[in-house]
Amino acid sequence: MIYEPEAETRPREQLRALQLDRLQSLIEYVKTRVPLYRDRLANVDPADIASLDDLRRLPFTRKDDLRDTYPFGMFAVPREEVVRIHASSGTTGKLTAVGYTAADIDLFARVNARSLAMAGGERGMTLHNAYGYGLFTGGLGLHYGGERMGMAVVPVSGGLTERQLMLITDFRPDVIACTPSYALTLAQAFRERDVAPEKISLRYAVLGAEPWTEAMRREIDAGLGVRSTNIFGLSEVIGPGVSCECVEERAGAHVNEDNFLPEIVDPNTGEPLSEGEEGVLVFTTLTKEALPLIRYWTGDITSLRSDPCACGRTLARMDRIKGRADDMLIIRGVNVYPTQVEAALLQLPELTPNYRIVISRSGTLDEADVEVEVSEEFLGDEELRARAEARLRESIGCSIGVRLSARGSVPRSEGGKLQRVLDRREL
Ligand code: DLL
Repeated sequence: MIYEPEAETRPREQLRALQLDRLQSLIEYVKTRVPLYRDRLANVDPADIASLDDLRRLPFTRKDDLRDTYPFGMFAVPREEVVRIHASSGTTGKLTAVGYTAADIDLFARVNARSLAMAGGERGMTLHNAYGYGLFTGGLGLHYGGERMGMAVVPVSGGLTERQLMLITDFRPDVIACTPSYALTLAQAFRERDVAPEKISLRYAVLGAEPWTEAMRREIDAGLGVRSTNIFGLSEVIGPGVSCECVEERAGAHVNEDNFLPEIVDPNTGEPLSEGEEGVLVFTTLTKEALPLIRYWTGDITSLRSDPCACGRTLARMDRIKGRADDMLIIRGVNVYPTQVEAALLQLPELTPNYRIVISRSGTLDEADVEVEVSEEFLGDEELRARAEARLRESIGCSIGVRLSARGSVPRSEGGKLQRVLDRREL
C-alpha cells in the first residue's frame, strides 16, 4: 500500500522541478529568518540557483552549527510557533535541540505513515511501538505515523522486556517498531521461553536508529517470524521517516525526497558524488518550518540509487548506512566499520549476533578484539576461534582477535541504541 501515491510515485522530472521550486523558496525563507544563514548565504540569490546542480554552491551546515547556537539559535520561527522540542545527545553527550511547528508535526506524522506503509503496515493493524518515548524522536515519530495511518498504536516504549513479551502475546500486534538490536533481544527472549516464531502474531518489523546488516536481518526475521525493513532518520532532519525500505524489494530505503533532498558527497573534499558512489549523506530540508537546514552533513556513509522499484515508488533509495564517519575505527591503518565486523562474524552459524568490539592500545598501535557470544558447546573451541579470526582477516584486511564468551556476557539492547564498541584507549 502506498500512503501518499501522488507524492511517492511522481515522475522523477516532476519531482526535480518541485524540489528546485521548494529549494528556491527555502533560500529566501532561511535568509530572512535565520541569522546564521543570513550571513552565510549573503551572496546567494535564490535566482542563482537555476538547477539542482547549483546546490553544490551552497555551504554545508554541520552539527557544530547547531551546538554553537544551542538551544534555539537556528530556529526560523518565533518561540510561540514551536509546538514540540526534541533533543539528541549524540556520542559526545552535548545536546542538540530541534523544534517543530504544527505543520512540521503534520509532516512528521505523514512521513512516518508513509514509512509504515512502505514496511507493510495498513490501516486497522496494531502497532507495537517499542522505540523510546521522550526526547528521542523514535517513539513519538512512529506513534504519530501509526495513528495517522489508522493503526491502533500500543505506546510501549523501550525496556522491560518481560512486559513487552506479555503485551505482544496478549494484544497480538501485526507490526513492531524498535531498534534492530532490541528486536533481537525480543526474539531471543521468546526463544528462551519456547515460543516458536509461528506463534508470534507479528508480521512486519520497522527497524532503525542504529546500523545493522543483512545477516542480522535474517536472524530477526527468523526469530520473530517477520519481514523486517530498515527505517532511517535523524533528529536534525525530522526524526524517523526520512526514508524507509519497501517490503516488496527491501533493497534500499526510499527517501521522502519531496521533503528531504539527499546528496552524497566526498567525505574529504565535500564534492558531490554520482549515483552508486559511497560517501557522506547530506540533506536539505525542503518543507520544514521551525528548523530548516541547508545541506546538513549527517556524517552517515551510504550511496543513492534512483532506478525503478517493484513497489512503484519513484523516490530514490539509499543503501544501508555503513557507519558514521566518526564511528570508523582505524586498526593498524585499515578503516573498519563495526557493521563490517558484524557481517563477517555472522557468516559463521556458530556465532551469535551478540558481540562487541573492544578497542585498546598497545604502545602506539590500536588493537581491536571482538567478544562474541556462543552457546556452551563452543566455549573454548580453538578451531572455531581461529576460523572466526581468519574470516575477519579475509573480509576486512586486518587482524582482529576473537574471544568466544558465554551467553549473557555481552550487553544486550534494552530498547535504545546499542553501543557496539567499547573504547578502552582512554582508560
Ligand atoms: O535515530 C531517528 C530514528 C528513530 C530513526 C527511529 C529510525 C528509527 P537520532 O537519534 O538523531 O535519530 O540519530 C540519528 O542514527 O545519523 C544515523 O547515524 C543513525 N541511524 C538512524 N537510523 C539508522 C538506520 C534517530 N536505519 C543517527 N541505519 C543517524 C543506520 C541509523 N543508522
